[in-house]
Amino acid sequence: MPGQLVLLRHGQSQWNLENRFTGWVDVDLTEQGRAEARAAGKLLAEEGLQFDVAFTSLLQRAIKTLWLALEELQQPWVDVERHWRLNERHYGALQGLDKAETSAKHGEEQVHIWRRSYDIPPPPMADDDPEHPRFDSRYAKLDARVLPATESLALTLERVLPFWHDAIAPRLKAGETVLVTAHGNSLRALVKYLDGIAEDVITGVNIPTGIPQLYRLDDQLNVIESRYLGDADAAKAAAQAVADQAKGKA
Ligand code: DG2
Repeated sequence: MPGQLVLLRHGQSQWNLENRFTGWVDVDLTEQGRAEARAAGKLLAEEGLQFDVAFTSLLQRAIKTLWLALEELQQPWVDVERHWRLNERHYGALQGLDKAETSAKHGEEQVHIWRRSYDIPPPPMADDDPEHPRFDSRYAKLDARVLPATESLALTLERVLPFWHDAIAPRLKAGETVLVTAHGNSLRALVKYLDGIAEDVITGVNIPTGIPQLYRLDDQLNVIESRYLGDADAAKAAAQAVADQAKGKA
């Protein structure tokens, strides 16, 4: 009997609050983000979930969300593995820019393509940009060729999947209950894979901050059922708010 899987996007980050493209920039949670993480832990507790292992990225907004959720759950001992393959999609030269201002400058349609198209990456970050991951010590041991300067959702899925197959799937197949705390787009990539969502449909999928999504899977890890925990209307409204973030300023 395979275990259960929970996907959780981190709580609101400082740049979610400021409406800036974040990607691999390591911004912290806001006070609201910390509250969202604790509320997520409460929902997991109400569901009676006991986790065997948790996976997260190398970015503090996801790591701290996981800590806070596990603390609220009173399961701080759960094994945690952090991995760069769960990092947010690299947003290239857009990182740091205001989403609405970028729409005002380039048009909402272009920004929608950069945010949500399946295989069109945003313009890349310059190779000598001090923000390039190759200058960040946490990635120093990796082959520089795997480090992105921009990523589409397709490229994000390509680098998330090996970690899914090597690290996460075997734990689920062994019957364990698994928590993955990550990001809007690294989770969209996983959701596309798990739910078999078509390339032209994933463009309409938005993942709200801090609301756990529970998956029941069969032996082959096919999805039997998936749902957001808590108030379904609140999850829907929060996902719509994410979709609207790049609406041009009136
Ligand atoms: C957001 C997602 O990532 O942005 O990189 O700006 O989940 O780490 O806050 P997260 C970012 P959108 O693709 O929704 O614009």
